[in-house]
Amino acid sequence: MSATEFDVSKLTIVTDKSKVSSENAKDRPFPLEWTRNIGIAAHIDAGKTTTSERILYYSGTVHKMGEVHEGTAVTDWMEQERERGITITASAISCAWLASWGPWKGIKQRINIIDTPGHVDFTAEVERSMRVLDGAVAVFCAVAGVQPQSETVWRQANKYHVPRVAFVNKMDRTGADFLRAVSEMREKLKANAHPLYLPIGKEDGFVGLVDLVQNVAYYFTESTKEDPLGMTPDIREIPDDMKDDAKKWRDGLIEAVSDFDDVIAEKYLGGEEITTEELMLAVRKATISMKFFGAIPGSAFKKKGVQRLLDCVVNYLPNPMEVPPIRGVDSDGKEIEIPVSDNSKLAGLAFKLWTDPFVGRLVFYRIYSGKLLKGTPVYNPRTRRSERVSRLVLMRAMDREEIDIAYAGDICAVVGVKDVITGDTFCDEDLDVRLEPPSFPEPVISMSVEPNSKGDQEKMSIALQRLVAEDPTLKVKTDADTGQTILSGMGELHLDIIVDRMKREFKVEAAVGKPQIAYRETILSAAEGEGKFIRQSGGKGQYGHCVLKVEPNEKGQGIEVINEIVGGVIPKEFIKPTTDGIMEACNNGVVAGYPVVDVKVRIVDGSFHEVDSSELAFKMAGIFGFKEAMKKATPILLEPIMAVEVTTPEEYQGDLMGDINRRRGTIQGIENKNGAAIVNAHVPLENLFGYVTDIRSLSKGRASASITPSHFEQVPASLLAKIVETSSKAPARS
Ligand SMILES: Nc1nc2c(ncn2[C@@H]2O[C@H](COP(=O)(O)OP(=O)(O)OP(=O)(O)O)[C@@H](O)[C@H]2O)c(=O)[nH]1
Ligand SMILES: [Mg+2]
Repeated sequence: MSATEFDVSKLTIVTDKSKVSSENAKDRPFPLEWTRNIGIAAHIDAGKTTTSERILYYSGTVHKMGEVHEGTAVTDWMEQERERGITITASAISCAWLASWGPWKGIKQRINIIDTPGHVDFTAEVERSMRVLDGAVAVFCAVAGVQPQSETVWRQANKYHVPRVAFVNKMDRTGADFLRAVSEMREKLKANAHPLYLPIGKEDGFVGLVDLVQNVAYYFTESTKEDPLGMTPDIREIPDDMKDDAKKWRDGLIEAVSDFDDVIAEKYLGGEEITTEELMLAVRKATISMKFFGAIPGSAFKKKGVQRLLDCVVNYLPNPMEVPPIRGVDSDGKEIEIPVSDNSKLAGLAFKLWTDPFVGRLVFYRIYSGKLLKGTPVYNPRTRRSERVSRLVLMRAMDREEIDIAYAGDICAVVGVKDVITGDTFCDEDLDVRLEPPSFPEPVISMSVEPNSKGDQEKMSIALQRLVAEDPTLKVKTDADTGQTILSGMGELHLDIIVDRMKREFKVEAAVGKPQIAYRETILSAAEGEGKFIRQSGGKGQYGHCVLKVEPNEKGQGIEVINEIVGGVIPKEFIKPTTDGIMEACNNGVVAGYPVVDVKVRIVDGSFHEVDSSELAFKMAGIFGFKEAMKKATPILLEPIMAVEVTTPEEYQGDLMGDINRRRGTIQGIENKNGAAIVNAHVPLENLFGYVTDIRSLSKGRASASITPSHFEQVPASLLAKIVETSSKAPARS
């Protein structure tokens, strides 16, 4: 077991409030043991928001069910979400659930849920949510199976070690196939997936679920007047024609989890009967160890299976103490472990910022340890300052509930802290720990925005400042040559929504340019460069001088500047300005003026002048030194490559593949399923504008595509000249 895993032998089940752990403060409404923080994540349109909506209804949190397509879902509360019927921003809701069976039957459990967007342009929302959640429900479409974006969110959940259960939704649709979806999870996600329930019937005839753990059948019931929430399930014996299947899959389940539990392993080998309690506990252990993923069929839209999904959340997903050790580093870079406890010092992560028209800046905050009281200060180790929390709220989608205190394991929002960016830690001043922030992908697309009037110019810069603070995948830059404001983001939809929000929330009128590719630059070899900024003719002069060595850095590691100056040839106070100069030079690379990534820079030598040296002179030396070194280090241009998955009737397969080739794409794989071909390819983003429309006309409207960012690749030499020529950002050519 690696140290990044939770030791499942420590799992305990507490069913008596007087026996909850000493980590709990006495006055908390729900003990840590009875709390679950989960995310709902999946491919676009899989039914995450509909599932969340049903959860709110069945848990008695709302009394009328909303629908995404009617613009009435609670978690899709932004105007843009309601108009477009898609989720854009992750939103938090909270409910309580009484499991219908299992050790916690009859004990209310607090479930905090974050509904995330499926569209790839908003992947940052999934990233930050996964970072702070303890468990997740991965939703799949029973017809489409594992779609490309479900693979991406699955990887995101793996990265942050988030155990999950799979909800195979849309079982009511024609062509639904639960077991096929489970086997796709095994093939495409390499997940050890097993059914926890089997569907009884499908499509219109989907009437119930066989529970493989309890060995019983649940039949769906309509809500009645006496029992509007369907809390009394209709439980019967497994239908005769499914008994064999149920036995086969239950045996498979037992075998799958026997590795995680000695009792089961022994009984299984000895051919002994295994009880519901034993099997439930083993499934819980297996799930929390992340080596097993249970699947549940259902139909959120038709209100089928959601209550059983909630039972699974309670029975199988971890509480906030059952997660891998939470670690951070102190100001000396030493690793420290944070106990999950109300009674320890405060430590938590600010994972999302949001500007609310009524309360101003809200900071979404996950507390790992300690308690946070309204009116008290929190310390931010990045700024080394404390700020007072003026208000504390629990978020309920767009509504807020004012609270006086939040506990370890809670997800709340803090008002009053001004100097904060996504990923900051707030802690007690004497703890001084920085927790690992979520990481975000690089923008792939850019466009210019031009305010309509001078008044709009001012409003626009305020708006963009706020939006950039909220959204780590949005970057804003002023083009040095044209003076234009350039927005970079994750896709056309992303930037579209940003411009729309500027209009509606900040009343900014602006014209937008055509989307452009957000190229990057990097180097392929190591080289040395010297930067001198020396002006010494009369009066006080300028003197800055440095020697830099550059080399390629690991992918994704960004720019790393290392100070290797010995003997004070550059005095300490001029190292920072030199570094600032290097960082500034990285904004505009030497190939075509695009941002530079993944370069390691060492400051190795230099000199100074007692009188003439200044911060400015060293900053300039840093800029010149870096540019010179980069020019010699085989600089290249990188372009974003997208993973494209096209689903098409087989008759168009040939045409579509030819089209992909013409777009400089490379085919990665072809799969044929029920008369449809699924073509996977890597295609440069440059050649994908308008792609979805093009393939529709190519296939008489029958092909569809899903496009997700994959990686950056070197631009072929044959195209380089053209890009450099048309780049307004290209360095001056002499
Ligand atoms: N037939 C059927 N349709 C469903 C089901 N669940 C959701 N839908 C429909 O599928 C569409 C998308 O549902 P959403 O709940 O918005 O999906 P989502 O995963 O939240 O989508 P994004 O947040 O935009 O990624 C809506 O029109 C739903 O009514 C289901 O179980 N069966
Ligand atoms: Mg949604």
